[in-house]
Amino acid sequence: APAKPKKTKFGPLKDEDRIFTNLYGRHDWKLKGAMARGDWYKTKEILLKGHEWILNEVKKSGLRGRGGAGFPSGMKWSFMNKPSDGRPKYLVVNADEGEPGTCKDREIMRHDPHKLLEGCLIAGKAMHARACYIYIRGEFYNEASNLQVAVKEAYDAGLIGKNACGSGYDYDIFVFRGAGAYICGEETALIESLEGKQGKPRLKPPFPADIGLFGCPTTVANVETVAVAPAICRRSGEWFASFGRERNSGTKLFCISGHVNTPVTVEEEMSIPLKELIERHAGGVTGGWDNLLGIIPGGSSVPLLPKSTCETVLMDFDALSAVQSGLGTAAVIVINKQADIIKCIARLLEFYQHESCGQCTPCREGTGWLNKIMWRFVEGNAKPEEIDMIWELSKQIEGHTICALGDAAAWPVQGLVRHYRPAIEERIREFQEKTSAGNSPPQLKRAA
Ligand code: L3W
Ligand code: SF4
Repeated sequence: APAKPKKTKFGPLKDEDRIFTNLYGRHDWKLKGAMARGDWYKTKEILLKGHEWILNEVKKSGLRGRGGAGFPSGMKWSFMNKPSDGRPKYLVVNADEGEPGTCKDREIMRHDPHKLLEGCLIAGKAMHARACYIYIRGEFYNEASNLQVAVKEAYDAGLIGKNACGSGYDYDIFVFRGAGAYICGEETALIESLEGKQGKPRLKPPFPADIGLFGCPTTVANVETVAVAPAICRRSGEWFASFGRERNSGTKLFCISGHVNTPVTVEEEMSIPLKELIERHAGGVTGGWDNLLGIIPGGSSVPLLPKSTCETVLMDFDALSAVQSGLGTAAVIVINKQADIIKCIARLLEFYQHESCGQCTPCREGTGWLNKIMWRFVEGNAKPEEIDMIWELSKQIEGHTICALGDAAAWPVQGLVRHYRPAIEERIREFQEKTSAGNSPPQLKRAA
């Protein structure tokens, strides 16, 4: 059933309701500064309330995973709540933020690493985890360095390690740097990589909650998801659920980039209208709202929206899936009328082909094929019937691969064909006119 709006106005978020109080690095990110802002406050009391209590608060909060899939966190964490069979349990934090347009987890780790570490401890307690591995994108050198400093500070202060916070709970946190593969952001590829193998996704089931890191029960969760857990426990699940709409609750980090006047990462109330988000926080579209062509609302893996939809759509999981797109990582990529929309999508296909791990045929062959056709569309050097063909091809990839990278490559193409078919047809017509008039077509410059 569609989510029922419980209110009609969303945002602006008041300062006292912000979870990420050092998002812009204006304050000290180290332990002293973090404690002054309220992190690590009475963490021992939270731990002593026990795993069931923490799980209940997270369930009441309605928190859904912030890495792209939006799976209910309370339910996911409770998959670890099975009787022990002797295997240790692990929490793995997915800090391999590689989704084009996405730069929210980076800001947390750069400016607020203790918020993440406290979240790792509380989430770990909820899952009976013995240890936590933070798998951080290799390119995030400074963030990994800040995290490592914060981990040392937390050990030295007795906040983690043996008898964490004096609660009797033993819990270690390790920082592991990836090596620059987008696919390692997929949870099972990430696990393979952590185990020292090539980052190639595993078939699911079994889900990591049954067989994960080193064959042990594991939960892989996004940085932002884990980092909001302390605020939920301290301020209550109901408090978090009071923001946004039913099934789409909480505050949320949005990354706004592309053709806007002031690109920004900002914390706002979930379900805020897309237009309001851009105008209030990113200085509006370059050249004004009327100059808008379309928006990718949730990182490159979700279909783009035409301007007409952007006027009214709300920024949450259900509202965006109702318009055949998705909240994804909440990375809003704004495209104005000066951009070549066909070339934008072709560039994304270049990316997906490059990042495919190659182990399943529809993705390995399909991303290359989509990419080739897309670059011919950019030039106009194609037949009109190939528009239906690329649609069909994308449908053959979608849902037929081991991991979601195949879908992620198919959806931008589908968004383009669904909303911008006339632009492709026009490009083909122009090319045909040029070549039939004996003029040589312009040489196409492919992305590097
Ligand atoms: C146990 C079951 N666990 C599901 C768990 C599962 C996973 C979570 C969600 O893809 C999306 C993708 C990208 N028993 C379970 C179960 N689980 N059923 O729940 O699972 P799933 O398969 O819905 O999603 P996923 O494989 O985690 C993630 C999209 O996110 N994305 C971008 C990603 C990029 C980043 C980044 O750069 N930070 O996250 C954007 O849209 O395409 O659709 O944990 O194990 N029965
Ligand atoms: Fe690898 Fe692509 Fe298959 Fe995912 S869908 S496992 S990236 S080949």
